[in-house]
Amino acid sequence: DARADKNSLKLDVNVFKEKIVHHLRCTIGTSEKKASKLAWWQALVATANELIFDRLTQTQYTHATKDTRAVHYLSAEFLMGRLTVNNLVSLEVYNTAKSALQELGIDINELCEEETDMALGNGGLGRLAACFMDSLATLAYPSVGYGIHYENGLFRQEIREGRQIERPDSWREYGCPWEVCRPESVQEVPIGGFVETQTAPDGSIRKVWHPEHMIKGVPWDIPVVGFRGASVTILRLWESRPTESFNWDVFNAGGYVDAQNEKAAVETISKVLYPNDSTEAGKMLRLTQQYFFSSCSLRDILRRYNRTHFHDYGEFAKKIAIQLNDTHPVIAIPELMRLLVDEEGISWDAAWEIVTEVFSYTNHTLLPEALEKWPVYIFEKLLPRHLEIIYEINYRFLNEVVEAKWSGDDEKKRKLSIIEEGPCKMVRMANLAVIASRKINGVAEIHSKLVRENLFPEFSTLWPDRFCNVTNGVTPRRWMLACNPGLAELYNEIAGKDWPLHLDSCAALRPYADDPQIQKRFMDIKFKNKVALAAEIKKLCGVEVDPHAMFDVQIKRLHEYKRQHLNLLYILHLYRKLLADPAMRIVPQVFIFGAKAAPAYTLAKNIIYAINVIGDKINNDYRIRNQLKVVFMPNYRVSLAEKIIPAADISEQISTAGYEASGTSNMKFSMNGALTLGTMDGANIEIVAEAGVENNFIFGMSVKDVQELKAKGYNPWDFYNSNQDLRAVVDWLDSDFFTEDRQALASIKHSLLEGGDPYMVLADFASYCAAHKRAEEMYADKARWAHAAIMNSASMGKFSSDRSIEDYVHNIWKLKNYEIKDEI
Ligand code: 26M
Repeated sequence: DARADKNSLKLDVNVFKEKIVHHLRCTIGTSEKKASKLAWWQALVATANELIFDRLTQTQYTHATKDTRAVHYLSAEFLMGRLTVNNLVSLEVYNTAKSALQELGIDINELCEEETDMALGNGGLGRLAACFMDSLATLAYPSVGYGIHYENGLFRQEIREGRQIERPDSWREYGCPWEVCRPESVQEVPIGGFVETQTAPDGSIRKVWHPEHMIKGVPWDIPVVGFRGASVTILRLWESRPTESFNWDVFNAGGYVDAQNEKAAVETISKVLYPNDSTEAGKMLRLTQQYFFSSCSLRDILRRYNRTHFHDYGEFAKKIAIQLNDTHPVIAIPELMRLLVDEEGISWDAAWEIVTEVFSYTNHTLLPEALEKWPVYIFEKLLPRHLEIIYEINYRFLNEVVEAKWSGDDEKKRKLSIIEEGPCKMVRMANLAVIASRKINGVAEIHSKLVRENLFPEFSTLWPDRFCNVTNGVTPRRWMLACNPGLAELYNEIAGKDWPLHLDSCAALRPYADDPQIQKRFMDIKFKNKVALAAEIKKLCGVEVDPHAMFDVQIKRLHEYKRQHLNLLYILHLYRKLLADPAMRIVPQVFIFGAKAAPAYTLAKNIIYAINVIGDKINNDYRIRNQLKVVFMPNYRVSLAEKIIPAADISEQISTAGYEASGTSNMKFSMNGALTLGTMDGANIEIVAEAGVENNFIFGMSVKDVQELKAKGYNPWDFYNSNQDLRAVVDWLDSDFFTEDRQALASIKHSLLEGGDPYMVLADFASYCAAHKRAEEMYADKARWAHAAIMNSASMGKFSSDRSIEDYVHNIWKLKNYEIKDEI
């Protein structure tokens, strides 16, 4: 197996076997005879943890004794998925564990399936944070990830009669063996209440916040193991609990039961992850979550700093970098001001200098409805002191900075103000982030350009040097080595065993792109992965698919801008042609979807329903002789992606140009030898620049085309009326051919015509069809296809998250890394 071990950990199979059995008996409290699979898995984790915690201690000792500068990655989401295979691979004991378990009569793959995904994120943004943790640990940069210990991660999706049903995801119902509670680092966070203005005898004024409640933050640490044990860093997640002092008054008044109710209210804060990945709901609880974890994290950072610096903040900005993953943790900016000014007694100017040195902000979206704004009245209720601080920051910014540049220009001030005026005054979190951050970055070249030019044009005139780009990346440890062992073995032979650390070295495969033997080897690996996925599809969807067919995959959150319905229109187009000409032969194709819709996003849910009912009809239509299959795989998540991606032939990346900030699955697919069918959007542009446009299928309008069409006035009816094929499939949605619930499908047609087709699906339809046809033709030419697949896989060096992290380190964080030796 390519996930090969080195002997450095000195664990041979017999030792490993003894340890698993020892933990089974002494840690889990069962025996070989009666242990369940879950118990065996827990024993396996306990064995791994012996190595992990030792390495963690070594890492922390090195960092503490060297008083290192560190980055603190604040993110409301970390989509970690499963940890077992990755941790065993990183510790170089995967094969040892596999053999040990085999001798005990147990299949390691089955055990690993026992683990519930840690789904503490919605999608791209959360998974990016998880890949970054992997790279930070692997590159041994001093770092901590801070987030929320949600009791329930992203909902589990069930499909009933074609429709999405949301179920709670209680990922740690029976305990998670990777996490450790750290009671010694508990924090207390105030909230609510009012601000009192005190005037001292000398006339100076002081603001005193009298909060209504205190919330306890309990930290849970999840170790993150760097590849080959380079270092072990931590992900620290905060759980909310009531404080002991919380409800004394109610309690003393004899309200024992009422006091329990108040406790429940506080526990609600970390109960559930909001399943939104774009529109901001403006919910009070969401802001409470953001403030709660940001404040706990800052207090934790200050506590650790003061252990060695004793409240002398002169070195703070030298030792601390804080990265804000989108605007979700931006409340940390006024919170740090408050902690420094109100609680540590530092002057405003000194505190502002510190704040503007430590924070940087990453933007992940241009969608206007996704930019976070909070009503001022919510702030007044929850965070009255923070609101005052925000007003002060804003006042100084408008009257010093904006006034100096655009004297007397009230329009500029209105636009740049942190406060949006209007019937409901709002706090604009993105403006606050830009004003306080040292660096602001987008996540792909084109996205960063649009952040500068379209989102923050005035800010980038004001501070051109603050804006930069860091193109996203993904960890090749999880997304190649662990999930595609066949391909990993090929790279071990061609590129040497260090390719997971130096992904550029995979380019060693490129000279063999036309070598028939290597082509066969590469496509055999792909075929085996397709056979395995076909079995999974049979199990989950009850649909039989042929692994020789072209596997065309679109897996991502369901969103109009991602245009799953463009893909669906093409499927209808193919189906219609097949029905019209029963003798027609096409390249057999399986269209595979996976997607969760935000629970309140009706149109997205209707698209899921449409995929399911149309798929059902097609899959059971004998007339098309199995040339076309459509499957919707339920409950798309990290562990399912790990099975789907290595088996894909086509990667659908078909967002309207200008809307997908980067995309990251596009990188994972390419690494695993899928060809991209995509628009010139996000990181697709950089991916095809590396892999060759001729080895992918680019179609549709560019960002410029989209802007021009919008400017001249887009009318979807023009396309509908002038393209017979398009009109036929759009009309098909408003019929009773597929389902009784005609309304659900008709709503898609409605949005594309009367709704104005906001993401220009109809404008790109013809071009999409042509590109798909090119893909089908190339698929029929096995050698040409193998060439393109190899060129894609071997050209993804740039998209390792190690490269992204090095970019952050050199351009933003300015960290040094340290070799971790066994010192204590
Ligand atoms: C906001 C408010 C309330 C509740 C939830 C949210 C929210 C949560 C997640 C909003 C957006 C969220 O994620 C956005 C996201 O995942 N963006 C994606 O980020 C990836 C990593 O940079 C990019 O590759 C994708 O293009 C981008 O869509």
